[in-house]
Amino acid sequence: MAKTPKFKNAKVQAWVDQWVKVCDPDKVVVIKGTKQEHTDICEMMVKKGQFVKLNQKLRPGCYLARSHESDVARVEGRTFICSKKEIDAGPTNHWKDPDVMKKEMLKKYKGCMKGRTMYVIPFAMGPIGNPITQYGIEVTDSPYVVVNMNIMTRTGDAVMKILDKGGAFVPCIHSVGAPLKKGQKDVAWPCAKKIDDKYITQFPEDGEIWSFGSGYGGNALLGKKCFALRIASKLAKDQGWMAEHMLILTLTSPEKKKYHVTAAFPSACGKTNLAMMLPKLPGWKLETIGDDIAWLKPGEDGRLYAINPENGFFGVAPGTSNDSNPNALLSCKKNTIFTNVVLTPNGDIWWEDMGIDAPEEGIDWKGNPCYRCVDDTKRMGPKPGMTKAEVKAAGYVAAHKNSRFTAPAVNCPVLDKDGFNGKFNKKPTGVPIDAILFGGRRPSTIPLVNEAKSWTHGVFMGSAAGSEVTAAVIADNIGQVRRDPMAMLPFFGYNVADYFQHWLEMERTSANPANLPKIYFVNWFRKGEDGRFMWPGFGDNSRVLKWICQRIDGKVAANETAIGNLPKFEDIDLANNEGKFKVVEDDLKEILKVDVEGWKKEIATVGASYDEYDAKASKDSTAVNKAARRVPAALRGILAQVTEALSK
Ligand code: OXD
Ligand code: MN
Repeated sequence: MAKTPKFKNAKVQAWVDQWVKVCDPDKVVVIKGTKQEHTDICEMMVKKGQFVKLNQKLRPGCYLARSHESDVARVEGRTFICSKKEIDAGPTNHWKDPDVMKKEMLKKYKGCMKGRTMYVIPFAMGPIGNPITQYGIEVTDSPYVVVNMNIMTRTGDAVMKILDKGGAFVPCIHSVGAPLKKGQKDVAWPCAKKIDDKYITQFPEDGEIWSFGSGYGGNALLGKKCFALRIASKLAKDQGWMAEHMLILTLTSPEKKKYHVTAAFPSACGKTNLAMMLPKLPGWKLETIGDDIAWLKPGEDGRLYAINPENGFFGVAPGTSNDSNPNALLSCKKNTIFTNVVLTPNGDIWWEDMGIDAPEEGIDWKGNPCYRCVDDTKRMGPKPGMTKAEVKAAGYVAAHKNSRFTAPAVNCPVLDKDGFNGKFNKKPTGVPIDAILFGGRRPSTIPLVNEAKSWTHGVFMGSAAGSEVTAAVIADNIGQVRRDPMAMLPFFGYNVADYFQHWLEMERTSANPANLPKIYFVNWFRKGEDGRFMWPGFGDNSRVLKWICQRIDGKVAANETAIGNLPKFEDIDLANNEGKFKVVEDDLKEILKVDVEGWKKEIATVGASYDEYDAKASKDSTAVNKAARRVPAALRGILAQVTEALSK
């Protein structure tokens, strides 16, 4: 058996000892978190054919990985919340009894690291030493996970020092589930090929994360979705704070007043784009604190203070361009890992809708040759001489739709360094949040921006969030609207209805509810009947953010409607309405209106989603068992109020 390293923290020792015994790796390496160690692991992977080293002049410190075709996204169907009682996992999660699940998974883990190295990664979610930060230990047999965790979290000795002093941590175990026989050559992307052999399992009551069989993204980088959202949301409920699927940004007005905003949008709905946006409005400055996850804690003044627990961006590559997000492109100029994008002949990368010409030929995400289309320089096909239409008909993409860049946050040219380091006015409090935005891709009905009339109304808005399904999850219903309350559907660590209640509790228990952030619902994705977007999005979204800041400051009145407070057309600043994308005034007027008939249908489906949560809670799929109702009455109250107001 491999020699187990010695740790000062007895719990770390026990966690590692346990898994060395079960998984039987060839050796065990504790990650120190140095630059040299990171480079050495990347270079080892290049030698083994698991990484391609990119042109170091064009992309210093950058590498490309290609995953197995069965391992390209989160696997929601194989993600489990194993609380003791099924009802505590709630109707939106897959559940299994924790003892049964542990038994089942232990069989999988038995000998699963034979022929491999076990890495022990001490990591921090948040700036090391910040009072909001939490710590973890991920044991993994994937060097890909190690180098991605190095970017996405703060890893190594600095964390271990805190654990050495007895610091608490979330224990995580991960294996790709592909042991090697003696002398067996490794493959480029080891993983369990069958979907049923993959497990992404959270034990919220033990605070443990067990992952098996996948090496991709949130399935394997356990600090991200598993810890910072699923486990942390349960911790947050128990301790009176919030773990949310939200970007955090800092906005500075021409008068130099700073505002901090969080926004919860479902996966692949533009959180990274908004987090790094270049405001089109003159004089406004936007800086990034985080693009995916926010932890918010109430302060003594009743404000919510936020940190970004992550250290990097795990961004969706296709669609990231100089038009949509130049700062994201700049963020992946160096020290970045690309997964499942196209390799160009000069050792660079390319993806669909990158906004630049495709190379004449390249290597696609599956490792096969690909060629520029004859009639479109911005598309590639699997054979030479193909047209864009032929490629589309073949359903081919050269970069996978969920291909990613893993880029260090410090690369971002507009990073708010203080906020990112958890500081506000030099104090490690996190930043005070002025506004919370919810949103999603909603082609119809939902207006450009809608202000909640109260905290409870805002919670209602969040509970009603939904979006078109995107490629960030494996799903066969791409394009349809799915309800995604607070953009947390795949990430709740407990019962969705209790989560709504927890949001309501944040007001009830607040030291000063008047200081809670104002809540808004935004929709950048309205389409006309002809299918065109009615709002340009991207930098033009600064017009909406300005209106929100003005509302916070009480500077503008709003149209008070049945569904919430909407801007008056003249209060959306249209300065600098120039360039490739422009606001069309008639479209703007349209998306500031209440579509009463559309909203009646919308509200009915929100009510149906509540009924479904309650029906599932009572284990009765045909009728709502009133006794088992778990969705808070206050939210049903808002539902009734909006329904009534719409019928007037
Ligand atoms: C992500 C996601 O990768 O939400 O951030 O799926
Ligand atoms: Mn996300």
